[in-house]
Amino acid sequence: MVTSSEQLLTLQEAATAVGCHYQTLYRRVRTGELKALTVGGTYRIQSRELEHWLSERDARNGAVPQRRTRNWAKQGTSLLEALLAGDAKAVRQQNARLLAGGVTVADLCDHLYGPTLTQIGVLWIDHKITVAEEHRASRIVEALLDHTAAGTGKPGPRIGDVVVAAPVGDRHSLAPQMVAAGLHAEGFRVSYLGADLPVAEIVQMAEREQADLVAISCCVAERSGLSELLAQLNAAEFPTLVGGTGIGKSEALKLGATRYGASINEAQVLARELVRSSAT
Ligand code: B12
Repeated sequence: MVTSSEQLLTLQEAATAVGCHYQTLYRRVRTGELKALTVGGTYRIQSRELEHWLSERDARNGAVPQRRTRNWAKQGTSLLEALLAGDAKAVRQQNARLLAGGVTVADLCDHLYGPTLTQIGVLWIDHKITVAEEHRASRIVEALLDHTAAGTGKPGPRIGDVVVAAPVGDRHSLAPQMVAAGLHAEGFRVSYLGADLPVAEIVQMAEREQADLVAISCCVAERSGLSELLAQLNAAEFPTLVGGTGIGKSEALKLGATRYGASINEAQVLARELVRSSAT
């Protein structure tokens, strides 16, 4: 039985993450040394089982177990190169390797995907890459976030229901998608609506899902959509969490946001707090 819905890796992904041949892991699975699940007739390895096997192997070899500090700048350079080359496979392999090494979805978003995509966007703004190259890179990360969200999430009862969106006038979808992936990984049931959505649609969805919280991303200076959304959500008494590079804390709170967060790690902590306080 799957007791944790962590990332499930194929043998090939796990071998790439560990840096060994596929057959090596296959043999370890066959001898029972490495625990695997069978999904649709193929082996899948939970990232924590892979970590466990790696630390046992290191202990047997006399290696000192280490919690690696990530070199995010180096990871970012590899990601940027792969994204600009349109190499979705390399991006997926890097993602699998980092997740298998115990990196969280929130850290991936805050330290790797967010900054690298902003870099890509800036290259586009500076006319150093085409809009097609920017869109291809964004699409690769969108698909990756979907895949990552499908493979993560905490076991046990869900913490709460959250609707995530960016309001009309803001076409930046990557940031709200990262919020959605981070909250999903934290154990929320997430209705992710994308960007540039009419206010009424977001409010309606919050009502239909009886959301405990609405998380809103804002990447632009335009305020009409956001202020109308906050007004309507406040009138309907939904707690709100606002964040994103387009707005600061004091302005968000002045517009009526319940809380403001600047990262996906903060989104996770604040969303938990908001759901807990609205339940009491
Ligand atoms: C990529 C990009 C685009 C892409 C978006 C692709 C996509 N699918 O999302 C495309 C090409 C579509 C685009 C379009 C436009 N863009 Co643009 N874009 C950017 C860029 C370069 C990066 C934004 C991004 O996705 N970063 C990656 C995300 C994940 O990182 P992040 O935003 O920092 O988010 C992190 C935190 O803020 C936090 N967070 C984010 N949201 C939330 C929410 C909550 C609740 C919490 C807790 C935390 C949180 O967590 C994230 C991870 O750490 C920014 C520059 C910048 N510095 O932001 C401009 C920028 C946002 N764009 C801008 C503009 C002007 C435009 C356009 C008008 C350009 C044009 N001439 O067509 C259009 C349309 C804008 C519109 N109406 O929405 C301006 C906005 C200026 C303004 N003040 O309004 C910026 C700032 C660039 C600039 N300096 O001029 N853009």
